[in-house]
Amino acid sequence: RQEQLASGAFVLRAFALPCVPQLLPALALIVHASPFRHLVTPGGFRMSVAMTCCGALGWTSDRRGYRYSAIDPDNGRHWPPMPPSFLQLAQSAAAKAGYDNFMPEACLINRYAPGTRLTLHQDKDELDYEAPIVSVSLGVPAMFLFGGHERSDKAARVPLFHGDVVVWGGPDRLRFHGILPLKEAEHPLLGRQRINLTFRKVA
Ligand code: MD5
Ligand code: FE
Repeated sequence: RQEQLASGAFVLRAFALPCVPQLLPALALIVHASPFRHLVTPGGFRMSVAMTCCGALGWTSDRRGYRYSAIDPDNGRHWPPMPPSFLQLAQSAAAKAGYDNFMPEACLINRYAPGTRLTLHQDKDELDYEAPIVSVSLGVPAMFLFGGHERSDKAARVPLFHGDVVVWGGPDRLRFHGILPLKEAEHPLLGRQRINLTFRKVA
């Protein structure tokens, strides 16, 4: 089941489900080495989403700005490597949406508790906007906001469920997007949370 949201944006419903038994133990090892944390924005606000990363580069934020770094600033060590199961899933989803040879070096891992939201923003900290972004939803459902190229453009609402994968590329790579406050719910495998894996080619 594939839904096209726009010319370069595809929802692959339940695409990640067969991978979940590999993804969850790999995720537990990552979170053990580089635990979830609430980053602070350059403006001084604590993000309600908790984040960690794996791969050669990880996304972080502090009072000095947003950036990609090879080092986890919380422990001074490299981010955990990207597990083969993560990379295979991201590459097969990208290929299914028509983006061959996707080589992400960063996977941002977002954790949403009930009430957590992500306000409208663009992903603009990468040098390469040619590559798509691949996003994997796990756990409790969320309502995704798919906006336009201006912050004020009306955003479409797209529900995302456990196992859904979205590929954003081409003209849709730089759209404004966000997540509405997470509703209270319980998922049989993940409990009262949503986890999102976001794969990006940075440089
Ligand atoms: C999430 N995360 O559900 C989303 C999935 C983030 C973030 O937005 O920055 O961590 S990625 C959604 C996305 C990425 C790139 C482009 C577009 C959407 N888009 O053009 O709509 O936690
Ligand atoms: Fe984003």
